[in-house]
Amino acid sequence: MSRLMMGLVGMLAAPMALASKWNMPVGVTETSREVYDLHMLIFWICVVIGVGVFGVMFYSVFAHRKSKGAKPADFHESTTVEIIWTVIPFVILIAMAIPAAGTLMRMEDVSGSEMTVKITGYQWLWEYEYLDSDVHFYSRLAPSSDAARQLDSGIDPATVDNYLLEVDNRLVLPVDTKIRFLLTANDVLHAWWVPDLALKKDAVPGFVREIWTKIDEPGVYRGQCAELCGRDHGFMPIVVEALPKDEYEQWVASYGSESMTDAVVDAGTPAATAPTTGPGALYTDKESAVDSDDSEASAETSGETEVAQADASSKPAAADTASGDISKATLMADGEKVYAQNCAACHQPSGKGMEMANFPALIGSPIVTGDPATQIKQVLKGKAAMPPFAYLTDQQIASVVTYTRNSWGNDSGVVQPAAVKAQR
Ligand code: HEC
Ligand SMILES: [Cu+2]
Repeated sequence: MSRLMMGLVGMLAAPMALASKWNMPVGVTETSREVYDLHMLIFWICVVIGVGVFGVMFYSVFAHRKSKGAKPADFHESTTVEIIWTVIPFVILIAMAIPAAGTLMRMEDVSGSEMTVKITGYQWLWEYEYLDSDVHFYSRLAPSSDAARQLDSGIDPATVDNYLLEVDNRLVLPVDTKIRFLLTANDVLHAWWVPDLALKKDAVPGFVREIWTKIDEPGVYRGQCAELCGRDHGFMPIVVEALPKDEYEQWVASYGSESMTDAVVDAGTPAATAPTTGPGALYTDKESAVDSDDSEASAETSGETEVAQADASSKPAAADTASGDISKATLMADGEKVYAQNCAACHQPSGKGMEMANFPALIGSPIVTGDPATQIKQVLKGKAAMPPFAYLTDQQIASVVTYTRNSWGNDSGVVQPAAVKAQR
């Protein structure tokens, strides 16, 4: 029997000793290495117990089988045996809990953090706010993956680099810096998970939770929203780009000057150096909507962004720079996309709603055909089971409201972004 055990252990040891693609990653932080070591320690404890218990069991069944004339013993209640099989597992559990508790406590200890990033989960994107600087952007599935994932897109996902694991704006972070994350969500549960950093925590609406990391090596580390229940959690990946400190400082400096003021983005620049948070992006910065006090200037800016960006298809068309008003055709075209992404799950692409689930039809709805202010308020603030959509930009809300007011036989006029802005 001992030869059998040796054989089994030997067979497993060689491949498992390496961090193979079947195993969890060793990662690039002290915590991730600790977590990996704990995982391996406990894995081997389980292997030894498993082999021991099943070994004895199979050996007993085989060696003392009835056909060999074995006679079952008929003893009852052995206090000694019961004490042994209580004490041994207890000791094993304590032996596993001691190192695990130490690691858990270190994972919870955010003291001495040098910077803080607030992470907010939305359906279906992440928002990153660097609380020590002006950097603030949304990060969502890269257009290349998004296009390929559409039904009948005709694009083979195998041809898309990092399919479903690429974003438009990466979370750029410095190495060798203790970074605290404040984690929350704005609608439903999400879960921020980056295996190489050994970070995984639920983002819970109404709660702010803390996690931290200190990355040792520059590089790109990919993760995903690990929340299970919900339509599109699988389509809101996370990409962390760790830069050497000086490059990170440069990135922060260039972020302020390029994207916040000019919003001119070179289409060829990798996401890390070009945070595309200009008004051209589909999910734009809240601030850029709020900031646009002189709408003339911001309309011009978004016009430039539009020209500069490669992927115009997934973004709303630019404002009409001459008047500040956006044409009905543009609003309708953008609105259709915003509706498909945000509203159709409940109100259905047909606008007929879902009677069974109490999602009202928008066709002929008194709210859709009535005073636009009521409808804008409902989209901004939500109502009962309908979530608030205030994180959409003025233009996106104006587009989707215009779209619902002029589709499926509705004919109730155009709403401009200014009207939405006025109601914020
Ligand atoms: C999670 C499901 C859900 C989503 C997503 C959703 N809605 Fe709703 N919507 C509802 C529910 C539920 C109501 C009824 C609220 C009430 O009056 O109690 C409603 C009501 C409405 C109404 C009023 C209809 C009426 O006659 O009462 C409008 C207009 C509307 N939604 C527009 C939108 C738009 C535009 C979007 C996308 C930006 C959207 N909704 C996304 C669930 C949803
Ligand atoms: Cu999610």
